[in-house]
Amino acid sequence: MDLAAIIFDVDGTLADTERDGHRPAFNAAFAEVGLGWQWDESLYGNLLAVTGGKERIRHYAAIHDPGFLLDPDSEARIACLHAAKTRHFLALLESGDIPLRPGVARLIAECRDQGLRLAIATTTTPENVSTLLRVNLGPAAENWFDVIGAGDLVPAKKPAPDIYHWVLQRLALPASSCLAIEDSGNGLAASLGAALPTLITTTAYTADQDFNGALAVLPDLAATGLGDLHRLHASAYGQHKQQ
Ligand code: XBP
Ligand code: MG
Repeated sequence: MDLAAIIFDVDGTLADTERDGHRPAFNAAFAEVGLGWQWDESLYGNLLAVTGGKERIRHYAAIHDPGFLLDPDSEARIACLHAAKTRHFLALLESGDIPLRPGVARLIAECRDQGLRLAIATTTTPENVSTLLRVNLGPAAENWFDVIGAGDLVPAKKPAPDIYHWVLQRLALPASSCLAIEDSGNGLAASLGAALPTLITTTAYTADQDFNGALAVLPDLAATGLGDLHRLHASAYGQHKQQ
């Protein structure tokens, strides 16, 4: 089966967004409403076990501030907090302080040059994806991706495979002709759950996670070219490919 499309995760894969992007944005949202919550780097690393910003707030409250969830308006408050967090995160993106990870822009260009289709499967809010792409790759970049699956589009977030099934359906491709690139154990569980051969690029938050079943685990894409992706993909099906 030839490789026809690359499906990129966003947070931790296209850009290292969690520690210096999403986390301070959450804290800014909490401070804005006078909520005495503060997520330091270590605590946030633990909270990343739960994907989805709203889900992460709810998870934190359940453990550290159960009274918050007893409020009949707690769901509305979580939605407001998350909207404020997204506003702060978008401002950080617009500032240019969150670049793409090493090798990402070059690999995207190589894929486009060689006619490989591109897609995105992420848990994060759609506006975060379009802003990250526009700020780092220009206003046309979003159109380079045939399918962008993000946020609350699907009932279950990673590690459930739903978002990958959603993307594959719209690509109208079998998983066997695609390769996913992820950064976390939750992401790998989701992509493998959709039978996608998967390459991992770790971050400081995910380097110690279990990546059993991945084709390869790399520190980033700085030394990875399209030929490497073809070889990795072929290796998933016991083939050897010289590109
Ligand atoms: C990782 C996530 C996201 C972000 C926060 O996404 O779990 O929820 O941490 O983004 P990915 P939102 O699948 O790209 O690794 O607050 O917008 O949910
Ligand atoms: Mg990720």
